[in-house]
Amino acid sequence: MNKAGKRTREPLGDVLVIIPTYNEADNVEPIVSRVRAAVPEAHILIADDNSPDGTGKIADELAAADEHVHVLHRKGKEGLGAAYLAGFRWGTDHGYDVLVEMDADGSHQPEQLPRLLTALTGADLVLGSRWVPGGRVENWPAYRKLLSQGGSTYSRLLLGIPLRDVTGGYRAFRAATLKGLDLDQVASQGYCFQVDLAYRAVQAGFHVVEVPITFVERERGDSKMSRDIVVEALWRVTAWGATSRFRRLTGRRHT
Ligand SMILES: Nc1nc2c(ncn2[C@@H]2O[C@H](COP(=O)(O)OP(=O)(O)OP(=O)(O)O)[C@@H](O)[C@H]2O)c(=O)[nH]1
Ligand SMILES: [Mg+2]
Repeated sequence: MNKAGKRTREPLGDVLVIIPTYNEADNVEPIVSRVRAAVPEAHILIADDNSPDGTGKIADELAAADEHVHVLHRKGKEGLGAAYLAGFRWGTDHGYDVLVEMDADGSHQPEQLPRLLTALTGADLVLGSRWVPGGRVENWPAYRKLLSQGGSTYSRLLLGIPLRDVTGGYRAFRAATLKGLDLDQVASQGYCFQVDLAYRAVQAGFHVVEVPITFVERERGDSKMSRDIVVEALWRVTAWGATSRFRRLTGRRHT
């Protein structure tokens, strides 16, 4: 039993890989076939925000041809966090035991998913990590490395969480872990969504493990990274850090 009273090392059960998409028409078929080849027993949910480039229609065709593939059509672009929350809800409502986060653009290599799932047999949450020994990034300019490592270091120090890669989005959750994170209260988007979930998991006492991954920069399609996403992460993490320090000083417990 861990601190949250949740039992770890239970068999994994049914796996759902959630892939959020916005204008990923060139990437959706390749990523789905790579996941199918890498972990044939897993199911896939494409959570598409009504992409103008027709990604949702391609996803429908993939789903029609393969009963392991499902599509969640959302009405419009609401950000990565909202798409994942809807995907988690769909997955837990349909009885999946493990929910995986994976980008559509190939940055998160499906061939490394077995590594995450193996680690999850002894954990509540597994983070694919670029910044632990053995982890790395291919084809990133120096400023992106600096931004990512700097963001993780800042979050680690300010929030006091012992994790090296808190903004990464290649993760495997047990359904029981997600149910313990009070997801209705999550408002963050972008990178901050990932920090938020990791912080909640550590605070709730879940056993969080990092495994090294090789992150590959996207080759096709446009990035949705923006300055707003970075700014959101910076202000929210700073506010959480300040709140937690204030609570510690005044002797109040975390809520
Ligand atoms: N459904 C949905 N998916 C999104 C949204 N924004 C981003 N995504 C998807 O989330 C994943 C990550 O977005 P990226 O654009 O690759 O962000 P990034 O990895 O920080 O940026 P790059 O390094 O430039 O690729 C991709 O699969 C996107 O299609 C959104 O608003 N809605
Ligand atoms: Mg990307």
